[in-house]
Parts: sequence; C-alpha cells; structure tokens
Amino acid sequence: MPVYKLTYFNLGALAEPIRWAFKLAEVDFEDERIEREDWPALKKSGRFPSENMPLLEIDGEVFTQSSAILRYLGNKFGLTVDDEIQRLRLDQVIDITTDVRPSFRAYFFEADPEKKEKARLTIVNEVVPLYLRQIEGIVIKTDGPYIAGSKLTYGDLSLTAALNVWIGVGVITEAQLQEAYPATAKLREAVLNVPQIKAWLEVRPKTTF
Ligand SMILES: N[C@@H](CCC(=O)N[C@@H](CS)C(=O)NCC(=O)O)C(=O)O
Repeated sequence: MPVYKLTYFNLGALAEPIRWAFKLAEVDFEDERIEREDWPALKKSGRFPSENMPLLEIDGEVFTQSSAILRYLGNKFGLTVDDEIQRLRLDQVIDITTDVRPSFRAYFFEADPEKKEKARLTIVNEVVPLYLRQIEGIVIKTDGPYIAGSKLTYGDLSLTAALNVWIGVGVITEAQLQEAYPATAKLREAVLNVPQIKAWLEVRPKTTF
C-alpha cells in the first residue's frame, strides 16, 4: 500500500472530500494541517509547486489539484460508476462547484464592508441559485439518493463538501436547501450518514467549514 500524505489548511473545504475517500476505503493517510500564520513562509518554501493546497504526496511524489486528486482516488477506491454518461454527470457537478469559487474568493478578500456585503448578496441571490438549480437538475435525473442513483461516488463527496462550505459560510441554510433543492439536500444527508463519514465527522478537528 502506498504511503499517502495530504496537506491542507485546518479546514474541510477542498481537502474534505479527499479525506472522505480515504475514510470510505479505510486507507490510512497522514492528515497534515497547516496553520494560517505558517502559510506565507511555506507557500514560498519550494515544497508547494502550485503555491497553494491541497497537496497529496504518494510515496513522496507530490500531486496538486483537488479535483484531479479526488477523481484519482475515486477511481482507485471504486467510488465511481462504469456508465460514461453517469461519469459525465459527476464531473459536471464537480466543475459547477468549481465555478462558484471565484465569487466566494471575491467576497472573502473584500476589505470594504459595503462592497463585502454587496458581494455576499450577489452570492446569496444570484450565484448560489444559478448553480444549485443546475445541480438539482442533474441530481433528479436518477431516483437518488446519489448523483449516479444508489452508487456513492467521488462526485457526491465533492458536492457534499462544497454544500458544507456554502452552509458554513452562511450563504444558504440547511432549511433553504431542503425547501428549494430537495434532491440535493437528500443527497447531502445520505452522504453525511454513510457510516465511515459519520464516524469521521465525530472525531475530526472542528472547523466552521
Ligand atoms: N485549483 C486548485 C485550487 C487550490 C486553492 O485555491 N487552494 C487555496 C485554498 S482553498 C489556497 O491554497 N490558498 C492559499 C494561497 O493561494 O496562498 C485545487 O483545486 O487544488
């Protein structure tokens, strides 16, 4: 078995679906968490080729890009489906959640309180509905609970982790998700109740998202 080391901030966010993949496969990995104050020096240390995280080391070889890493582990650990159209849906959902990130970045890094509130309202009223409508449209194509029907895949892990960020940041509540996007809410519940994930959520370091 290869030696895996995952490095990220002390957050769920982009690393969390990767951690869940390891937990589901019951494969050991080192869960290195970098404190914010240590990051500026580490970023320029030469250890991080993309100067960002997450980073996955497999037997010492360094890999970047969270979606590529998740897809690799999903394929390796059987968290995927054979059907190509179903796989297209998984990847579509991952790319949709990726498209949302720039608007979150603009909000997080805005210093002016008035502009920050405007950015938040744009996310709440325009960005989240636009993307969740698309996701709901994909999820309802099967009887659920997952994107590919009864089979849990890396796409569900990615989507659920993204939803947890959106809920954690406060741009949508669990009740609003349930009300407006019931199939997506059902999928998130199903993923969070998978025994290995549920057990991990109870012991993992507590963070806002
Ligand atoms: N496309 C990359 C994006 C990685 C990324 O933006 N990471 C952020 C954290 S979510 C980061 O490391 N930010 C610190 C920095 O850029 O200095 C991926 O999916 O892995």
